[in-house]
Amino acid sequence: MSDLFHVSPDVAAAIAGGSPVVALETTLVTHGLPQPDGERVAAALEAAVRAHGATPATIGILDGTVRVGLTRAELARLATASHPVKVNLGNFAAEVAAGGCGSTTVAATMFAAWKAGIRVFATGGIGGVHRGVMEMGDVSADLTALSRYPVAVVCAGAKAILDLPRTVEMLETLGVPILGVGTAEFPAFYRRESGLRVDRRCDTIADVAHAVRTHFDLGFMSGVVIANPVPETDALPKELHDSALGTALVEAVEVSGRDVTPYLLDRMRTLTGGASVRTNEALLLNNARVAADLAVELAQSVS
Ligand code: PSU
Ligand code: MN
Repeated sequence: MSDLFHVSPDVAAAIAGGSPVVALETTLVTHGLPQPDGERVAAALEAAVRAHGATPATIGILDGTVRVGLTRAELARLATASHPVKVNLGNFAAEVAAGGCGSTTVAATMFAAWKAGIRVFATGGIGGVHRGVMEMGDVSADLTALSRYPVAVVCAGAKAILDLPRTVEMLETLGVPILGVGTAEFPAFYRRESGLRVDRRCDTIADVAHAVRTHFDLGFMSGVVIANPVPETDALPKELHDSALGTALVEAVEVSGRDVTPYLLDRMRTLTGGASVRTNEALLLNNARVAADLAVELAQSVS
């Protein structure tokens, strides 16, 4: 890899040795969760990945270098930076060229993970097609990255702040399989149900690993969505979720572009009295554990 990338020694050793590695993103740290929750949760995700037998590789951009495997101090720098840039595919090279610092979205993290040779990635929820897409044309670059980089992304589906039916349709158009972990329904991030189908329900991690491996073995170059619903006990109650979401969406006409997702997440936090952040943290940890189990299973089935 070029010296634009810096892979930490432990992550490099794990990749070289064929040991399980799980990529983690940093936009949820800088833009998705309030401080100091972001930094604390990022550390907890790394611990969860380790506890399940894999090496975490938290990804971000520092001083114009793509860091695959941020140290605790580097993570703290990013988390406490005054205006960290939210980096997706379009502004990635410009940010590196400028020698800047930025947190990586699902899209940018998938790209960096793929470059480093990491095949499994855990996040909260993927971006997708925004509501009102006909007026604004706002479709997350996460979908572009999913169509382009062969990485399995463990997520709790996509947030209901998005247009979920159009998001699922777009994944199909782009040729990105959706595997449901113990569910036939595409999860809606804060809640388990959306009324939308997944491509295949998998009831064991071995099942998920087999489907992921087959996708890659067939030669597909796209990613795979591993849709892992939030545990029932951590989901937002329906009434609270729906009323907060209704208000947040009305207010969101105020913002556009890269600000939309962070704005909606923050309004959900306030409107639910902080409950959405607890749900977010719970589903992130749940995804980190499943991603580690998947990485372990994939590493074993290679040899
Ligand atoms: N989902 C969350 N929290 C987040 C994000 C998604 O629960 O912070 C972040 C992810 O990094 C995702 C990005 O890639 O938001 C999507 O932003 P946009 O819709 O602007 O592409
Ligand atoms: Mn967008």
